[in-house]
Amino acid sequence: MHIVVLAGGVGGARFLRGVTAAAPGARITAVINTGDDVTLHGLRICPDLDSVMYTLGDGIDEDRGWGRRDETWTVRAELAAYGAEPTWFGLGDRDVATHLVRTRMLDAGYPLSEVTAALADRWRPGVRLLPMSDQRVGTHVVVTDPATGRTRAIHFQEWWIRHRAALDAHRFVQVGVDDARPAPGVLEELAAADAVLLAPSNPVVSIGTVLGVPGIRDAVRAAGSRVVGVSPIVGGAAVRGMADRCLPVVGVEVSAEGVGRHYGARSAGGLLDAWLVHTGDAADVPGVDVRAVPLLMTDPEATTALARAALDAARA
Ligand code: FO1
Repeated sequence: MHIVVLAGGVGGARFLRGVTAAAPGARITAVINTGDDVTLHGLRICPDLDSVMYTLGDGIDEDRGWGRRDETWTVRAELAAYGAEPTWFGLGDRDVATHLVRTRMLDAGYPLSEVTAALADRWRPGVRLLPMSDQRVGTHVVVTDPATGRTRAIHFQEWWIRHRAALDAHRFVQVGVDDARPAPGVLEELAAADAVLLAPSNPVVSIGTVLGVPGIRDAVRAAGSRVVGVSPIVGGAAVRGMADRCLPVVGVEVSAEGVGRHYGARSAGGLLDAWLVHTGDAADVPGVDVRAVPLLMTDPEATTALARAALDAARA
């Protein structure tokens, strides 16, 4: 069986761990959002690729869902001692090695997809780890600066980390997306998939950004397999992260039904054949096979059961 999963960071990484457990013999391709990527202190950082790579490679810090287990923060403290901005970004010492290797390979001219494969060679995630694109796409958030009252665009990471998404966002802009192409292998894997899964990642800045790369949305819609989405909203709230801060920006109701309708029914020009919502959540999504199952990935068993439910929906 060949499974393709579109995913972002923390929630997507956890879901992928469930998919590898639920389908041990399957060939799994993860197409990961790179709109969160940022260059800081001269280092190229790919948060969602790293969350997936560390999670599946068993190096992740489970509580944070990003960065390394047993991390230390000496480099960060030393940078702060120099007053080297930004100090709000959590740069871990072990994590720095990943960024150094990645930055050096990118500077040598290797595309991100090859750099990712090289890093994954150490971590052995058990899936084919693909960035959505080899071209740079940077999610920016248009906010009104409370200090000046002026409108300006800030990088997603600054909005997310420095401001905890507390600044009202007027819109999201994926800088560079129009010139981006799907990374090598993405379209081929989608065409060959027996199941295409949309992980319970942020529908706007993670899944939305992946789908925004020219060609990917159409490839998902044209996939010969069923397309199954997993709601990141449970009981009207985001499980993790701040999807509930992002959905209103694009006019989508913060509910499983709202996100399901946002993705749309494949038979009506949208993406979904099936939509998994949390037990007890109602969701009327016309044209879509809506299934209520436990969505909370509280432990490996629950996560595997969720992935199994998604694969069952793909096989229906
Ligand atoms: N998230 C935070 O809330 N605070 C941080 O200081 C932080 C640092 C960081 C460093 C490397 C990395 O790969 C991820 C990091 N994240 C941090 C998480 C990151 O902002 C989010 O996981 C994604 O961008 C959203 O999916």
